[in-house]
Amino acid sequence: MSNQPIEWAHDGRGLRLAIVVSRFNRRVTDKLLEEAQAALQRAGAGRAPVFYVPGAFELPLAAKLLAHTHAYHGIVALGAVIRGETPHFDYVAAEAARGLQQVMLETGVPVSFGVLTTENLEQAEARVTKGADAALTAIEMARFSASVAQAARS
Ligand code: INI
Repeated sequence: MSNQPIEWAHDGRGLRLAIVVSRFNRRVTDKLLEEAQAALQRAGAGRAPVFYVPGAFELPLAAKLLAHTHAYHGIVALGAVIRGETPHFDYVAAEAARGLQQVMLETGVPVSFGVLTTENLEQAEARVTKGADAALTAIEMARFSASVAQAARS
């Protein structure tokens, strides 16, 4: 735990967050997950439950099912789509992005986009800290959502 004060927008205390992560390119997604969990811990949110799906293409449905439980203030979606390994890179990457955005807009539950889209494995491995960024984004948007609800009540 760092001794740095937690900035309000990134204060995870009291928030329930879930992580959905793809197993495809697991060497990378395991590291994204580690980074995300560590960031949540530092932010005071504690460990989030982790739900695995086969690939990035499946992330939107998993996020939607989790959002519909109303059990979570936010969802962190993690994956790695690597062009070198697939001719359908563009479809998988675009559908993951579009689908996750759609879930967020349709359900009102913040879903952060922690899906790496890179040319090769090396680039992906260099960007695993994006897992932490995605965790902090989910916290910030969950806080934003709570503050809008509070403003509407006052
Ligand atoms: N899924 C990924 O998460 N990353 C990839 O790089 C990838 N490639 O290379 O194809 C990938 N494909 C699987 C896809 O997400 C689905 O699981 C699959 O098409 C079955 O629906």
